[in-house]
Amino acid sequence: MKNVLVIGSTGQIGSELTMKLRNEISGSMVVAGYVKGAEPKGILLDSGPAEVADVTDASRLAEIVDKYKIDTIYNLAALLSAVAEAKPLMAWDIQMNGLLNILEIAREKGCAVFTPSSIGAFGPSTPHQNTPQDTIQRPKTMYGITKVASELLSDYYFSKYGVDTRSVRFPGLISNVTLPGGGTTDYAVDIYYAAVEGRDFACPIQAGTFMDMMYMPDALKAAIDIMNADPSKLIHRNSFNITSMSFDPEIIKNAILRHIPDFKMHYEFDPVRQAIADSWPDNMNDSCAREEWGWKPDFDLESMTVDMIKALKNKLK
Ligand code: VAH
Repeated sequence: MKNVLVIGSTGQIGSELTMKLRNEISGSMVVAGYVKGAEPKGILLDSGPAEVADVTDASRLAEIVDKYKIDTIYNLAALLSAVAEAKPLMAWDIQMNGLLNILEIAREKGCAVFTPSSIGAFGPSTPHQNTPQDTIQRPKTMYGITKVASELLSDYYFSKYGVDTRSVRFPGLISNVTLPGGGTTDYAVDIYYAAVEGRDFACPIQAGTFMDMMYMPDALKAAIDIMNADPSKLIHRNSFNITSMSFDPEIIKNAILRHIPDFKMHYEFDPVRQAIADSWPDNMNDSCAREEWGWKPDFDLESMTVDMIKALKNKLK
């Protein structure tokens, strides 16, 4: 990877991935792609080039790829699960028409492409325990449908045209930098903010609802490591199960109580998010990612909780 375009560079993953790439790839060009209304600010704006990069504008994307001689595209443009249920046609346009634009450009110009998938690519008929790498994928959300279709389309461009497409199925991502934008797993971020700010947290997901989760530093490591992996070792490409931990609201609440003993939480059920969460795996099997490109998380629930509380106390003081 030398010259990289991060589409969606001001989102939950993109804002941190862009900075990590700029710090890690010496002498490179990491272009922060964004859409109007979500402009980069501060260090993200000051530390490298930024361009309006709307995935539905293919000619503009092609101009950017030519201008910066882009060899790798991180396609992070997406509406998250709950928002996509409210705006299904927009989600399809961004996630599918946008991806097709990117894959066509990658085919013509020889770029590698990373497009994240998600636990949302699974559905009610998927085995929920130790969810296999290759299994039934019949999601009932527009978000999940676009993720399965993205996996299939990305594999198609690899097998038919040799485009170097790679992907991971992210669990719920927990970050202390950029807030998530309307996902089903957002509660696992919001709970830390409430605990550090001393607020009684209203949890929208029921006790006993387990989902795979991951601390953002591990997600960024995975997004970079997979693109640097030896292609001859990859049996799979789009998309690898990866996970770090699986918990329900009671487990994360108790992890926080060990550090903030007066933290309080009650339940305020959100039927939309609960229905989505119920259709997703409890825990995935990520042995293929571990075997094919050395995936291994650094953070578990306890170490993530310590780091989140420390970072948020500093950020919110
Ligand atoms: C969501 N955080 O909840 C995203 C993610 C695995 C979940 O796709 O929609």
